[in-house]
Amino acid sequence: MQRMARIWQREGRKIGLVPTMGYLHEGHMSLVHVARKKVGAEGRVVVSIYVNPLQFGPQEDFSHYPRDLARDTRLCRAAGVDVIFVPPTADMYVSGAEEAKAHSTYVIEETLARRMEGVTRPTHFRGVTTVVAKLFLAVLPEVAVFGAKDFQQAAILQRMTRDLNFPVRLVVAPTKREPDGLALSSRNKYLSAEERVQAVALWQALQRARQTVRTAKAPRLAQELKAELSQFIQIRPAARVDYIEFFEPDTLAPVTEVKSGTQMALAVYVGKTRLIDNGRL
Ligand code: PAJ
Repeated sequence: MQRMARIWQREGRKIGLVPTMGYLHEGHMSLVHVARKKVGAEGRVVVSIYVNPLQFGPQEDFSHYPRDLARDTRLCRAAGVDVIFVPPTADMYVSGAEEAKAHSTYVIEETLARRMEGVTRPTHFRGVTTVVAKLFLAVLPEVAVFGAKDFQQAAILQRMTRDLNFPVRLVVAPTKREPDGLALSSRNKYLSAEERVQAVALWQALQRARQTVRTAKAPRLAQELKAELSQFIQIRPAARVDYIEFFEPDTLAPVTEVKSGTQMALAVYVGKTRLIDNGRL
């Protein structure tokens, strides 16, 4: 991959990278279109597909995570992707009986990664930053495109890129949704028909918070609004709120008063499936 990237660079082509874990949907493909716009017709768009074991906790869904490389390949080809980069785990993380020779270097963002997703998934972002750093070094992109669906992830990767001086411009593209508002996600596949109906609660909670902010005469207390929205979500029998947070979009700093421009993020278990969403109020 690196050798190919260097050739492209010598030819004066811009390289755009869209990192994914596959099982692609319209959300992923919208990132591909953004990448193409950024690098131009002469540029090269690379989609990486790698279900990164390092970002899954021991109790999480790594082994069940949906995979369909044949379908992903068709979608990428139709979208004009130049290369699909599918590294085998043996190339990404050297392992083996000899511990002394196994992979032992990680990239850790130590501030933003502790909050929200980081509370429930303490080793998740270490896995994300490590793998994305490795993907940057393999693909040598000028531009990398990420989805606002994973708002905290995008913020952490921005910080990593700045802190480690990666010569990469990060672009964050808007969240694609189903007609009823549910954010597209590979994990939606896990939902039963009944759970699928209840999963729209995340979007409805966001809309409800927006409505509240629009109509409130004074800023609302975050604690109060959290409690109210939790209740609203958990009326649905399959739904259990993991967190609802209100924060500054630029710094991820929590706010005590919710007003126009505040960012809201939430994680909700619907049955056994953990879904996340976020939006600007
Ligand atoms: P994955 O969940 O496959 O998502 C790949 C990219 O697609 C991420 O940038 C994500 O934010 C974006 N995305 C997912 N759903 C979206 C939607 N509905 N609308 C717009 N964009 C969406 O996120 C990961 O993989 C991994 O953590 C990765 C960054 C690849 C590192 O392993």
